[in-house]
Amino acid sequence: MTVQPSNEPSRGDALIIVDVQNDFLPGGSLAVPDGDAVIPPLNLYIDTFHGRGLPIYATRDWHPADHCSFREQGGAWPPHCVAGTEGAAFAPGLHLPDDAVIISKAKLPEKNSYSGFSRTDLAENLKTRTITRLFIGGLATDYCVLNTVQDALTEGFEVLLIEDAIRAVNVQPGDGQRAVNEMLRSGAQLI
Ligand code: VGL
Ligand code: ZN
Repeated sequence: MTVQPSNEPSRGDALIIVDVQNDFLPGGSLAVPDGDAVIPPLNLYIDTFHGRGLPIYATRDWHPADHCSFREQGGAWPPHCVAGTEGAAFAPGLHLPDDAVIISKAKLPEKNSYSGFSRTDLAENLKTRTITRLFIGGLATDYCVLNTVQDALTEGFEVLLIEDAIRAVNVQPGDGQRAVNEMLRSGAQLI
């Protein structure tokens, strides 16, 4: 009998792809340095999960044009991921299957939500499908990945953070590393 490596995707696992959208990629309005590097490893995970009939979720930042996180509204960011625009579309190189569950977030003008669990039905959807463990990758390590992972842990999910499938904005140098440390302290595992 062979022992399965514990990070082998199997029943009860889901893949969560965070905000791999054009505006967060090189050339986008809020480009994450080297952001497109997450796409090849995520595609490998997509193939594995899809091939095994395991669920795949993709979150997306889906802002109104006057979102409070935009500089014109006094927020920290240039306008990005405005719902329905090309910038908000998933990266064309990301091979999302047709049955991936899409979770749109941060849709209210006055609410800034970085987490895929914030004001969405993600937790309920996962629990209905008896998912207990999440493989998480995407953009950006220090914002939406961090907040999604923290909420996932608070909701009681096990979290495996896919190290080569995350990239940070790094507004301050080291933000990405600090975010990873924080996620590990909270109970996430790196794979
Ligand atoms: C994000 C900044 C602003 C993210 C979203 O997806 O990490 N970062 N909005
Ligand atoms: Zn945003």
